[in-house]
Parts: sequence; structure tokens; C-alpha cells
Amino acid sequence: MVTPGHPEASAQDINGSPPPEPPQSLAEPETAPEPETAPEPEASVEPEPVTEPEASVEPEPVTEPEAAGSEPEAAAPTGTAVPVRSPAATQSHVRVDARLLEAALLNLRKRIAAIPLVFEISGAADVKTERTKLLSQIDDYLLPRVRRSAAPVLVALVGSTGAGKSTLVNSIVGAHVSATGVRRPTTNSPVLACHPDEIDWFAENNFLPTLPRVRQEGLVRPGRDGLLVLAASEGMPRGIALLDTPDIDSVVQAHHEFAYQFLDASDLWLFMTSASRYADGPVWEVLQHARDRKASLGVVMSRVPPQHRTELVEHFTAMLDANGINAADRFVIPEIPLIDGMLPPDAYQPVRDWLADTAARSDRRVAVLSQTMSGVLDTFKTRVPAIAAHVEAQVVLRADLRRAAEGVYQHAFTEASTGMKNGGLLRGEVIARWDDCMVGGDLQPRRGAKGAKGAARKGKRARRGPSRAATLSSALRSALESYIVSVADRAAEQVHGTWRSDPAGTVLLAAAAAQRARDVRAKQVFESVFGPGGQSGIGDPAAADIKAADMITAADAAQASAFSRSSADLATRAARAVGAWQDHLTRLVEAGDLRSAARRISFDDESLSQVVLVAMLGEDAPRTAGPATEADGASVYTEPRRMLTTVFGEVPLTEILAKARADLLARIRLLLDEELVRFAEVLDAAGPCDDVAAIRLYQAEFSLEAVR
Ligand SMILES: Nc1nc2c(ncn2[C@@H]2O[C@H](COP(=O)(O)OP(=O)(O)OP(=O)(O)O)[C@@H](O)[C@H]2O)c(=O)[nH]1
Ligand SMILES: [Mg+2]
Repeated sequence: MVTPGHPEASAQDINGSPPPEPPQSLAEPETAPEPETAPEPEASVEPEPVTEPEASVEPEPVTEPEAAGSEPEAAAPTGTAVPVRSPAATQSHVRVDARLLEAALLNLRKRIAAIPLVFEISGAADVKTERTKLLSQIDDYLLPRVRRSAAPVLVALVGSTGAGKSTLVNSIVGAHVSATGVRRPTTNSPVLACHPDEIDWFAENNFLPTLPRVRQEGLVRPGRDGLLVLAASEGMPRGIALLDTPDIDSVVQAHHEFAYQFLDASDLWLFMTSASRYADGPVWEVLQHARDRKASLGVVMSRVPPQHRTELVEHFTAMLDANGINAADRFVIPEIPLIDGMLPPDAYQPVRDWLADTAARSDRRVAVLSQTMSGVLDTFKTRVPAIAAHVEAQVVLRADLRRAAEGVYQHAFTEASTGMKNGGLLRGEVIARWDDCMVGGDLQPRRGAKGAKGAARKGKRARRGPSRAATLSSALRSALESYIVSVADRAAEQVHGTWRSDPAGTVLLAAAAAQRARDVRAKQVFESVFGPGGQSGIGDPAAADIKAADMITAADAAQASAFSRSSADLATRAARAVGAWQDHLTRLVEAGDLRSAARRISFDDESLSQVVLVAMLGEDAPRTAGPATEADGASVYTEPRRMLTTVFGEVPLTEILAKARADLLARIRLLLDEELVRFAEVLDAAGPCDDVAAIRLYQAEFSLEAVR
């Protein structure tokens, strides 16, 4: 409850106890060094997690013990602003090493800035906003405050439009530094009032570096949005700077954002609302924000009709208490006529005294600074781990997606391996061509026949058209190719489906497909102008560009970049791989003893490799279940092996089949790996996702806590 008290019993003596000794290294504002000479801690170069205090660094207390107590309150004369104190929680402060704190903050800053946010998982947008907020709190408030502990206490005056904020600032300064007006809202750019000797503390290089500012010289002029006006005035007490901010509740959204930005950069918040607006929603949003931030807070209720003072003040106080707002200092400014646009001294003096007292008394100053700073740092204890947890979720998601793709392609490989021996490929066209060969005796070894004769026969056949063995060969080749492509297609479809079941995966795939479509179109346009590889052109690039754009539809490009099927060129690559393997097979049967064995019975290489392939494809097929040729009843599953056994013998044949299979599988593995790489590239394209970023973040927060 707001209870009237002596104007004299202002914040000067807020805790009713004598102030402790001033801290050694918190220079009094009067003796504050120029900002330019403020020492730059060495730790700012490349801070590492701080775990050990540096013995060589001279401790610089940022916080000091504060005594607690209570203050008797008495009735205030009507028409006077009254400082009143709520039963704010008492605080104990410990000395901290400013340099270690700075190093820990810089380290945390680095870790927060580096967090990988590459996947659109739930909460990603909030985390991005939170990261920006954390960084600006570190940059705009914590680091400047730690580095420049002697800077004036910055008081942000925020609140409802028309509450009289600018009027109060002008009254305290004793000059019209901020425009006031009947139009709502009036203040559109913040005005910072401070003593002329201390204006340099608020130059760009020291304070809110990204905010442009202008020094007010002469008469107050209407500011410009987004500009900070620096008003130096002898009327301001030293050691304090008063920031008149745009309102928090008019329709101008930019004003609210501005006000919040300044709150985040200030040491002490002075919240001002009027008797007519104190119950408005935005008032309580800011006050709750202050509560959550545990910022040092003073509250002013202005324009209070004297006849309703008690009722209004009681109600406002009850609301403050109900919302857990522990504003230690509360002021009431009655509705009274202004004199030359200024409040009479009785009305503003308590607020001014309170500010001057905060600047002059080191215990007050330290208490204010440490409360606000601790308030911010306390919020880090939950906010930083929350971000780290999100980063972990990002890493887990990436690992899950990668693992899912790898698992599918591993399974595809196993499937392909089985398909290469269970006889599944020995059907349809292959069987038909095999039967042709068996009936025609094309694949039978001819004992004693000469290689030359074989060549002659081959030449003769070539003139008549492809041999039966050659058509079998092409049927086998195409069966293999389409089998490999179908396995890869199924794998791609499965990975695509699994990834799409996660919203982040859907976003990833869509982005990657769009990028690929763009690349495909760009490549085709390029080639239509300059020819493949940029070798030849078709003349006018512009005309070609239009032609190409007509030619290549987005659908074509999308088709070429779809992830739900295997790569467009897989069939070609599979054909190449199978062809190369067949060559390898031929070399294999030519090698060493096998060659002489083959020559002995004059099995020509082409036929031989065919028979080896058919034998290999049916190696694990149930011997009795296979289809038999009508000609001789020999099964496609048993006959090739029988033929080859007679040529090579059982043991060497097993060796040949094993080698041939191993080589074919290695080639298939390569093809599938290339298919898998497409998905790995999608993950990589999303951005680097450091596995240990979350741990580093936890560590950085832990290190910060350790030096507080
Ligand atoms: N009579 C009287 N008029 C006041 C008092 N305080 C402010 N005013 C008038 O109310 C109007 C608004 O005051 P400002 O100081 O501009 O209010 P503000 O809080 O800065 O408003 P914004 O800049 O819009 O956020 C001006 O016309 C002031 O002259 C007061 O205590 N008594
Ligand atoms: Mg104003």
C-alpha cells in the first residue's frame, strides 16, 4: 500500500541504515575518467570459458553489501510528490571481479552468437528472437556497464502517453529539453538529459552504438524517429542521466519497441503512469517485465486529483502488490497547474532528490546497479539453458534425419545384395533370352574349337544382327540397371517420406528442391547460350535466355530436383557401372588358370561372362523352384552352374562367383552412396550444426555464474 511519508525521507535513506564504505573501484561520477580512457580488459580479445580467477587481475567490485531496514512513513503535504517505499526484498551483495565478469560475458556472447539455428523445429522463431534479445542485453547493457562502472546511472523514464514524462524531465532539469504537448503521443524520439560534463559517456562508441544520436543545442526541437537526442544541462545532478522515452501505450508500435529497448539498456527504471491510465494493459505489461527482469524500479503516479488521492493511490498500490511489483520507491504527483509548462518544485523535487541521492550515495548507486545487473543475469540462468536445449534438439534432429537416410540406404544395399543372388532377376526377358540361347546352343562350350573360328562365327552373326548371346547380355544388363534404379527409387521415396513426416524435414526438402530447381534452370539457360561446358554458343544471349526460359518449365526443373525418387542420371550411371563390371568379369575369367581353362574348352569370353552372371544371379535361388527350359528341361538356376563347373571346376567357380559378386556389390554400394549423398547435402546446405554448441553454451553460462 502506498503510504505517505516525509518528503525528506526520500530514497536517500531508503533502508534506514548508514551506507557502507564506498566501493574502491567504483569511481564517483565527479572523478569519472573520460570514457576514452576507460580500461579495456584484455580478456575481450578472445575470451575462453572462465573457470579460474586470474590472480593478476585486480578485483573490481561491482556490487557491495547493502544494509536493510525499514523507514517510518508519515503523511505528506497535498500537492507534493512523495517517495514511498514498499517492503522490497533486501539483498546481499558480493564482490565480483569485473574483468572476469566481462570475460565470462564475452564468452557467453560468443557462444550465443554461434549457436546453430538451421532447422525450423518448433520454437525456432522464438529462439531466434531470444538470441537477439540476449545479445542486445549483453551488448547494450551488461558489457557497457561492466566496462564502464563509473558511468552515470542511466534512468529510463517510461510509461503512459500523456502521463507527463517529458514535463517531469523538463521540471527536474529546469529547462525545456524535451517537447511536451497535448497531442498524443508527443515524444517520438528519446531525449537523454545529463550533466554537460558527463555527456561523453553517451557517445556512440560508449552507449547503444547502433543508435544514431544528435546533440541538442539551443531550443528543443521535435526529434526524429529512431534518433537519440542528447541534452546536456547544468540543471541535471551529476552521476545520473535521465532518459525520456516514447510512450508504451499509444498506437505507435515503434514507440513501444523503442521504450523496451531503452529499458533493457538502463540501470534504473522509473515508470510513470497517470491517474487516468494506471489500469491500462500496457502499464502492467511493462511493470511485469520489470518484475521479471528484477530491475531497479521506481513508480510515479501522476496527475492524481487531490480529492481522490487516497482512493486512487490505494487501488494502484493494491494492483502493484497483486502483481508482485516490488518497486521500492513510489511517488505521487498531484494534478496541479503547471507554471510555464513545468511542475512546481514541490511536485517534482522528491523525484529529483531521489535521483540525486542515487547518484551521490555509493550504497544506493551500487544497490541499483547490482540489482538491475543481477536481475538480467538471473534471467540468463533459465534463458540460456532453454536456448541450449533448443540447440540440442537441432543437433538431435539432424542426427535423426541423417541416421534415417543412412538406415534406408543400408537397407537398400542389403536388398540389392539379396536381389543379386536370389534369382529374382532371372525372369521375363532374361529367361526368354536365356532359353533362346539354350535352344540355339549359343552358350555351350565347344571343345576343341579355335578362337579364330569363334571370331569368324561372331563376325558372321554380327552381319546378320545381334547374336542371341548379345541379346541375352543386353537383357541382363537392363534387368540389372532397372533393378538398381528401382531399389534406389524406393530408398529415396522412403527417406523423403520419413523426412517429410517432420515439419523441419519438410521445410528442408522444399528449400533444397527449390535450390536444385534454380540450379537446373540456370545450368540449362547457360548451356543454351554457351553450349555444354561453355564451348559453343547460339548467338544472342538474351534471345537464348528467353528461349531457354520458355523451354525449361519450373515443373521440369522441379522434376529434376525431386527427392522422392532417385537422381535423374542414376539409370545412366547404373548402366555405366554394370558395363564396367561386365568388363571386369571378362578380365576375371581371362585371368591366370581360369583363362587357360576357358580356352581349353573354347568358351568365348562374351558367352562365358553371361553364364557367370546368370549363375551369380541365381546362386541362392531354390534349385528346384526355377523355371526349366522347354528344350532340355535344364533350370536357369542350375544349368549355368553346371556348365561352369565343367569348365572351371567347383572350387575355382565358387571363387569366381564370389569375386564377381563382391565387385558388383561394391559398384552398387557406390551408386547408392551417391544417392545418399544427395540427402546429406540437403542437411549440410541447411548450415553448420555444431554438435557441441549446446554444451559450450551450458558451460559459458556456468562460467558466468561462477564469477558472479
Ligand atoms: N495540468 C497539468 N498538466 C500536465 C501535467 N503533466 C503533464 N501535463 C500536460 O499534459 C500534456 C502531456 O504531457 P507530456 O509531458 O508531453 O506527456 P508525456 O508523458 O511525455 O507524453 P508522451 O510524450 O506522449 O509519451 C502536456 O500538455 C502537459 O503540459 C500536470 O501535472 N498537470
Ligand atoms: Mg513525452
